[in-house]
Amino acid sequence: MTPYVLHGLNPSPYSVKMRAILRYRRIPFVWQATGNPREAALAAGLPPVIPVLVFPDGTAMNDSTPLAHALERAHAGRSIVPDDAAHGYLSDLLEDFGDEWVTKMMFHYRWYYEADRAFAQDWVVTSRDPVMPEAERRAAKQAFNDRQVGRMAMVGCTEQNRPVIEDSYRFVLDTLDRHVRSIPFLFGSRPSLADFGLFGQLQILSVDPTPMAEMRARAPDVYCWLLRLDDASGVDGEWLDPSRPLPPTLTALLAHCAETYLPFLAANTRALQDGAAEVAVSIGGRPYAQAPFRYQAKCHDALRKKLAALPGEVRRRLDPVLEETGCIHYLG
Ligand SMILES: N[C@@H](CCC(=O)N[C@@H](CS)C(=O)NCC(=O)O)C(=O)O
Repeated sequence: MTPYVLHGLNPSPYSVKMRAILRYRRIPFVWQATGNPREAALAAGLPPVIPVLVFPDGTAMNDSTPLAHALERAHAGRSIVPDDAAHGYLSDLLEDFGDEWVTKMMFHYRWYYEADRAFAQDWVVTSRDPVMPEAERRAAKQAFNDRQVGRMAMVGCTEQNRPVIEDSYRFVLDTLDRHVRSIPFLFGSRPSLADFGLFGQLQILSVDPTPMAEMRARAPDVYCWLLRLDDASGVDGEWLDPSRPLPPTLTALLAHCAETYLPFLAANTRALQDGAAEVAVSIGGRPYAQAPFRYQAKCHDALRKKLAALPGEVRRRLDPVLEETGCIHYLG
């Protein structure tokens, strides 16, 4: 059988997220991680973002969330969508929190502190081409640094937002650390889409020097969870029992989502509807501001539509959780 080909890079959070999903699901693939993987997207007429997954029939796709769902349709067994639809929705919500909010932490730490910026330049440039003439390598590092630092404000990584982003990183570390000390993954002893969404960003944060030091000191079990999840092809577990209350660490993560990511998401949607130049919102009593982001309005819309489409029996079990954690205000 022709294997899948995953075009990505080791320093790319969404690339390592997809790689971990393919490994856990035991779907044979080739990890194509040198050169410029963006060319695979352009060649297929896709938006120039990585990773790109080429299916055995030659079809190429990018965007990790629809990709994960396409793999669910294509392959039975070892699903990463919890069997219970209420847990499935919460897994989608936490995956989105990882992809769209924790990514701000990833981008902030990578490009804010000197040591991280220096390391990221080497890591990205050598991932593309490990052996380069010195002058070319220096120029490539500088060009990549300037491009990414130039994008920081666009994704909300500003001095004003720094306390919100760094505090949120610490909260996620502390809460997830407590969680994985009693339950191996977010929704049981097998990983869900939520685990992989958080994994993508936190795996990068576990390598870049400043957030790595913080993670190892503060949340060693999160660091070990990341190592386990990177290749979980040997894990055979069970979902949490949906008739039991959710673990308090999971409700704490959802409540944090309702205090940080979701108010931002709702304000972003409003700003785009109003044609405003800025999203301005108070998060944990602190001001947070950035330019509106169209892709995240799509994420918000998708979460709201998914919730609205759930049958009454599922809503009766799910709504109390969304109410208790405060998420419902932004999703109804
Ligand atoms: N929503 C996409 C995001 C993918 C993404 O943003 N990838 C980054 C690299 S990790 C990228 O290609 N950015 C465009 C660029 O750097 O030009 C996904 O889940 O795959």
